[in-house]
Amino acid sequence: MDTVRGSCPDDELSTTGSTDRHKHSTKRNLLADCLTRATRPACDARAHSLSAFRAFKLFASVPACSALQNTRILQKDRDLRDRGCVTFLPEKGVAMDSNRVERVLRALERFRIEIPSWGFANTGTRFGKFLQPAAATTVDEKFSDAGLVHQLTGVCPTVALHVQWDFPEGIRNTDEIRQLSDRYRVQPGSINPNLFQNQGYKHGSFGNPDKSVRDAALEHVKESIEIARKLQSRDISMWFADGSNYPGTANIRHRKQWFDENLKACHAELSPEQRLLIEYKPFEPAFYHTDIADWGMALLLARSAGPQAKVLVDTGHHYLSQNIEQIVAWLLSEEMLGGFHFNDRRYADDDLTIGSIDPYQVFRIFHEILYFEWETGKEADIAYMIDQSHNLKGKIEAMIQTVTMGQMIYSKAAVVDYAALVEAQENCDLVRAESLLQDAFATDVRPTIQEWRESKGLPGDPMTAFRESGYLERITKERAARNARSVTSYA
Ligand code: RM4
Ligand code: MN
Ligand code: MN
Repeated sequence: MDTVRGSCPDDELSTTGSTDRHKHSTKRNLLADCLTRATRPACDARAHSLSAFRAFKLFASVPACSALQNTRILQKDRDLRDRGCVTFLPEKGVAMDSNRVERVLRALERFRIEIPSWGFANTGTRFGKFLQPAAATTVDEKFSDAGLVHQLTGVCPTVALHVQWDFPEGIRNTDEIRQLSDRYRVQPGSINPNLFQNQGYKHGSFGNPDKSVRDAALEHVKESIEIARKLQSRDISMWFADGSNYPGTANIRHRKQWFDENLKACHAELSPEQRLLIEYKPFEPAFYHTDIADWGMALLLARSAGPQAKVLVDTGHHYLSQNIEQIVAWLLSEEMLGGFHFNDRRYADDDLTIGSIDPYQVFRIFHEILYFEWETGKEADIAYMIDQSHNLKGKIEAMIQTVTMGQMIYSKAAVVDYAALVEAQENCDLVRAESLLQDAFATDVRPTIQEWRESKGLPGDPMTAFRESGYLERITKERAARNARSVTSYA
């Protein structure tokens, strides 16, 4: 029952509300306190909008309904609601009730998301870079920025590392990385081998027709696995730029075979707790064919490589209008979904802030995961990672915005009423089923998130805390000169 609890006068009239309240008063604990406080802003907002509505009625020249008309309208509303047809009735609203607050709090306890070291560095488009005076140019600075984002949000305990960019001397850099991790209190996360930047990879890495290049690429991955082992990083995350630009120029079947062989060899190097995540991408930098173009190809290669290989879904790596949540649902049911690279896009692999273009897309993905967990009782073992780099927004602000947006959308997905959804789906009650998702998506979870943060000693609003911290001013001074010397040119 979606009765808004708290200090609303209407609540005093609700028998269900007082029964629930009684239940809570018998179980007085920190959580209950938190729940009560968390619902208050929603109530206040509602009380406020009710009085505004009454004031409007006094001044509006709209003819008032007769009492009888009013009763009929209200009865009709109730009938519709009882049949489950409408979820947006004013008295129901999309405010939080104790059940929703509990679900959000549980979701917040679980939700963690990894941030990428490269998200703090100067990156750009293929036309050039706009340098930021505060961008990180050393691994130390990347860790410092990542540590700050974790300190402010509390949900980014790990940072994804790119071997070529963050380990210029390969495995010899692991001690330094461990020290930085201790110093900035953020752990090394997924290890990303780099198989696309060296000149040797002009015609591919694992798919290169030259065996010596394929072998060199394999050696790099083996070293990356060793780095991961030393740093106790679980996931080795593989993205390949391999492909071709013109029809007829590559033997697609041979390349598939070479990929298969090398991925098996990588898998053989893993420790039992490690995983190999295989990312797919249908375009860019290759424009005719990409060797691992979609989730089906990644799935086949992962299956063939071994049981510790899983598929990684980068949300930007799909054709427009592709149903990503269906891919997620299929991979979940095959127990082959290993992780995500989250980002948003309008046209291609735009690496925009999560949810900036289509937050409902992200919601639908989280919903499929949480629905799977609820239905099966299994915990989906998925690494949530951000793969974004911002060339216009401030790096740290963009990361805070990303993380808090991801957290908010995940919390919204957690309030879907699954039992009602099962029933609606079984009865083919389409409007009801769809409304359950829309209703959850429209729920304002922000007051609960703020309460949760404060209960953890985190700032209620991480962005404001960052802006007031003075950190940006300090690093701008420290880093500006070095950034000004960076290369920006495209050609
Ligand atoms: C690719 C892909 C990879 C990322 C590189 C830098 O588009 O998303 O995950 O490591 O970019
Ligand atoms: Mn990616
Ligand atoms: Mn990408």
